[in-house]
Amino acid sequence: DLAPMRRALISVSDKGGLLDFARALAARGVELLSTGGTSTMLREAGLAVRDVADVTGFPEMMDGRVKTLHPMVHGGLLALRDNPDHAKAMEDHGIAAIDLLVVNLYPFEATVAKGADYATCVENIDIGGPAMIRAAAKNHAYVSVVTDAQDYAAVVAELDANGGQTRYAFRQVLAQRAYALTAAYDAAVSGWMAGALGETAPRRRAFAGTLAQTLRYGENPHQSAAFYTDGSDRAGVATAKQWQGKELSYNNINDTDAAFELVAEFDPAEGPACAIIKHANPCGVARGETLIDAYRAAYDCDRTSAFGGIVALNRPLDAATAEEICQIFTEVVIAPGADDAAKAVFAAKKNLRLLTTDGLPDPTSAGLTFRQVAGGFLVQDRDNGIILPADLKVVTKRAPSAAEIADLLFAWKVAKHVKSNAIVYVKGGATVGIGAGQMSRVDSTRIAARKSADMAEALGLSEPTVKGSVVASDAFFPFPDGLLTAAEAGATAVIQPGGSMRDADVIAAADAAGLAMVFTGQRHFRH
Ligand code: 93A
Repeated sequence: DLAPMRRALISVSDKGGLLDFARALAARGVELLSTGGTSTMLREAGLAVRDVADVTGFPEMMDGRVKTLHPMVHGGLLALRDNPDHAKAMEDHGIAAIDLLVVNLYPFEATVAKGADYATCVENIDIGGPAMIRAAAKNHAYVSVVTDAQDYAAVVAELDANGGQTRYAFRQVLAQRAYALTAAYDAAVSGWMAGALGETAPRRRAFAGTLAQTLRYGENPHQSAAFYTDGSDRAGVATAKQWQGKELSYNNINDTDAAFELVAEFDPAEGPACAIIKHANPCGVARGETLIDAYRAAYDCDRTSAFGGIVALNRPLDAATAEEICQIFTEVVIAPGADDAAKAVFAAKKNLRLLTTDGLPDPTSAGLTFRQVAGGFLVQDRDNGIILPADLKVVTKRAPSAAEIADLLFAWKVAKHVKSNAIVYVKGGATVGIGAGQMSRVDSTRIAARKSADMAEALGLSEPTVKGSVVASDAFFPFPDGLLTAAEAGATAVIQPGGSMRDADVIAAADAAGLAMVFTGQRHFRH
């Protein structure tokens, strides 16, 4: 069970934390072997190091492509110490056992992220490192493999707790982490190559992630859960800084993501915007002259549902808006920044989580989304479709007014983020009724109108806010009934993809009701 640690091979690209670790190993009598840059660094720090080139009898060659790929290294990592044949092979060839491997890899993903050219990316595919990591991990019966500077201290503690040896269970954990690293590394390489080839559906796909957080539970308390990051630097919940409040839950992360991706549809240069999310659906989205105006208008869409919601803003949070948000219970606020005064306002609200990011995610950027089904994954491009005014096709006798067009485009952006069947009523740059997730489009249309009427009553308004609004539908109206329901509720203009077999009937019904209608030619299902 216990394995001694006499020799270590250290070969790392990221040299952070290494010196202290190497010193601790040397102080415990561990002999150090190392490769070019790593050994130079250790030697300069005054440590006794042997070069791998000295052990293999071969110089590092071909720009470092071949430095550790040698039987003197791999034999030392892979030999079964208790196997007489292996022991004889070691003796015959003068191979010394390597008990600890410390490797982190050429920074392939960081090189890609920097926008390096193809050849530079290829050169940053580490071959010798993963080969050694996999060898050492396979031989975890004897060998410890450390692939993460976060584990340096644990190795030293392990040695000290076990008289300079390591336990099998400890080595096993390190081996599991090691294989996850090499798997993720090759997944990144293969994913990058698929991108370079322009392939969305390569014959094989590899998925990998890094644990960011073990969650208290999943969607429900009896489900265990964890949050993994994929290494992308997209602004959002995975890369945000949390300033206060307890840890985010599974549902919080899901909802915060939905909120931020939605609010990012609204260019901050065109004015402040706010989205309030409940159960991954918006219950209010608005633009405003100021951030606080946007928040208030979003809140007024559905005050009941906004309680305990997630608020996303497209501009840095200010103190006035923070004060206003504090008027009701809110779970999470996410924004591309927050000033000190705003942070001070929230500091008094211990349960409120404030997340800030560096900017907004680009709604038009490419990317993939995944969904798990029994026996597999569904993979698709993220829905980065954008409709510009020039894309709209007016299909009714009446063309929408400029104000209606602005609201139609606003409603369309929101509808993209509402679970289908999605119906979104908008007036003056604010949602006034949202119908989500119904199996029938007519029901979504009715529910949105009824919620709007309820809200108008609660606000003491003389007529439903949906009167004089415009309406967006994420997919075509298959029959005139849904459209007529919206018209009866008071909508004056409609935006929808078009493309139904009965488009002619739907257009005739719109004309008869005096509606203006535009087709986008693009659908935004979100199931
Ligand atoms: O070019 S490699 O694929 N060929 C090798 O034989 C090899 N051995 C170790 N890259 C190789 N390494 C990598 O070199 C390690 O994984 C580590 O990331 C890096 C350390 O190089 P240096 O010690 O010269 O800074």
